[in-house]
Amino acid sequence: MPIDATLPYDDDNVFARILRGEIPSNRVYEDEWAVAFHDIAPQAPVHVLVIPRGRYVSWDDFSERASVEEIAGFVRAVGKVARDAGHVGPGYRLLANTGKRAGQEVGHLHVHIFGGAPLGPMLA
Ligand code: DGP
Repeated sequence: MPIDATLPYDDDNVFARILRGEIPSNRVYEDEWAVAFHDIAPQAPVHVLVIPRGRYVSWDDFSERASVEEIAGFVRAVGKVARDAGHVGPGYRLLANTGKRAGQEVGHLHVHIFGGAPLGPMLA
């Protein structure tokens, strides 16, 4: 069920639990700002999610409230994962579903990285 990203952050969302180590995940990268792990239901040969360590519901929330340092750290982490950790290949696609109308299902900002094959037209 897509979430309403205008609602306050819920500390029990699944990615908060993954960050705390309460739910297992297949991590490919982590640093001070971000954690990356394989999506449980991959939609491409490589499908990795990158999440910030901070408590942000969505891209909207993050881009408005996060410090410049957090934003820079997170963006660098996404780039690093796409280049190095996920074996994504020379081309990849980034996606951040934001809010109910975009089908966001987990209320902790996550950027999808798709790769590992030619991707063709945009995913629906
Ligand atoms: P979105 O629709 O953008 O909110 O995408 C949520 C993604 O999160 C979806 O592709 C499936 C993935 N996902 C949901 N629960 C889990 C989980 O427990 N572990 C992992 N690794 N991925 C999950």
